[in-house]
Amino acid sequence: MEILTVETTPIAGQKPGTSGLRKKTKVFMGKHFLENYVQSIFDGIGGVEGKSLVIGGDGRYFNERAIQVILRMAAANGAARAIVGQNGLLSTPAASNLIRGRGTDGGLILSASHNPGGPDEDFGLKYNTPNGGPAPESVTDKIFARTESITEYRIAEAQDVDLATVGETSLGDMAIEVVDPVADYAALMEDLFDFGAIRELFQSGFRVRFDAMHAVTGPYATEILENRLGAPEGSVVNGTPQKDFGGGHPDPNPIWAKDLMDVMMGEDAPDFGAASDGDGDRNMIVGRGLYVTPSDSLALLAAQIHLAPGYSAGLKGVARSMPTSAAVDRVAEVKGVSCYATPTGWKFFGSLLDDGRATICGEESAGTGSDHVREKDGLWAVLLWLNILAKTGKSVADLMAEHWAEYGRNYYSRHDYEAVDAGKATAMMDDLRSRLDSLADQEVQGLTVTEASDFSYTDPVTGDTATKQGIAVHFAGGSRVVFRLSGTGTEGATIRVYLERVETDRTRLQEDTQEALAPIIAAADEIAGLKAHTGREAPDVIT
Ligand code: VG1
Ligand code: CO
Repeated sequence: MEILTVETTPIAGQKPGTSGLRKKTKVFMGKHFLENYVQSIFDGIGGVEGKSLVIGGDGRYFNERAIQVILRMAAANGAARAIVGQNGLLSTPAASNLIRGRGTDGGLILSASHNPGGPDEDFGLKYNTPNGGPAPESVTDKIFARTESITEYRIAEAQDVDLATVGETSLGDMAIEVVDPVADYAALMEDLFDFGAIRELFQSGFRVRFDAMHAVTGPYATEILENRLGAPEGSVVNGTPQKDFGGGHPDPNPIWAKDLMDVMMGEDAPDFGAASDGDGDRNMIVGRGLYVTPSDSLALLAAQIHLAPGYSAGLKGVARSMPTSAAVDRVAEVKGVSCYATPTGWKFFGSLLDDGRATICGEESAGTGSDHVREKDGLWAVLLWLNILAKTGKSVADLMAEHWAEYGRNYYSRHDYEAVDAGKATAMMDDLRSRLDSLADQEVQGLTVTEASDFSYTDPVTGDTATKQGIAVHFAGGSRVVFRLSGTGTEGATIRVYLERVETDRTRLQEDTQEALAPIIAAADEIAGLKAHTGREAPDVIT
């Protein structure tokens, strides 16, 4: 095997965002782009000589080609072993589990998650550390710095590695282990949940519909729900991963998973509906006739997690991203455990989980997870819900109604303005930031502002600080709006507006969400000048 050292020059725009580097696929396929970034990761983590890495992705267009390049570069850089999912497939939580379970020096996950895939769509790559979690900013900063000074990369000249066959092979001196992507993950789920109780639930006629959205969770859901738990064949739909996710957005929300919504709101709906995203770390939960917002789902799961055998000891603590609703905060309060509010992105939960400060974490964007891995985990959340449904014998709607009656309800919605001109979006945020002090005590649309601030976070474990993580405007009575720019988009800027209203009056718990939030929506527009800055009349996506 010949090793080549290829001269290169830095390529602009390789700064990792909320979750690794995401770009148009054609950008990733451009000359030296992937190679520069992979070598920068290797250099940024102090080289990979003698190290072992997990490598896999969500199966989107360019996944396998990119893995072949990464394997040749890992071998050329002296890595000892690569553990790769069969056909290059690994869901993000399964990759996290393999990194931890096999004690590797981290891993490379190829995904642009919920973004569409294909030659004209999106691709992504991120490095996860040996704890199985996305690299913290202290590490991604080094990787990014390297992309700006890189002069050469190393790559082996070799034939493609056979990734279709499970077993050991090698590339030069580097051992390659092609593994069944599902096996270790399914075993972990059997450890955590009461599979016997869920099996009985299905035997009793309980019906589930899991929409894998043509993405990576298909094989995982089919093996676990149908083969191991005995859900009827056909319970998993769109279960074969496709390079372009069937042409859709593999984003589990009421807009992009509309088919599932229609079935669950229709006559003869199954008892439980769920969906997952491109790389399998997000989840959407729908009961018969009721969509459960991710923030409510997090709160319910935190309140009931002790019903699953893996969590019978209860909660150590909970964590949520700052824009996520405060529904889980009240559960933490009642249970007497700490609640952490972190910046957006799973990388901020890792230290809390490692330090035993949190058992369950969640984000409003349909991410929920626990200390079983260091990523959010879509199927895990679905199995925890099923475990709770089996143990309580209640419906999703009954569980939520009881939860709201006990803890109160946080009406919550996110409005996204997509592909906004980046200059206009930044101008809107800068303008708002410059007016924060003058907002306090003002009356806006009948609401009184109590506080307006730009969110900064200091990690209580590592002491690392992250600033400018979203502007939160609080109103009297516990309502608020948060403004933030997305860090995962690949076209222009996406403005996210997070809206929340707290209701503890039990007679008013069943209102329509957008109606309940109408005053806050109006105040948000007035405060930020959304329409004026963007020229948009309405958001593109409401979740
Ligand atoms: C979005 C979500 C965030 C999530 C991130 C990665 O980021 O808002 O909560 O952690 O995607 O999710 P942003 O910066 O676009 O708001 V995924 O499923 O990509 O791994
Ligand atoms: Co994802």
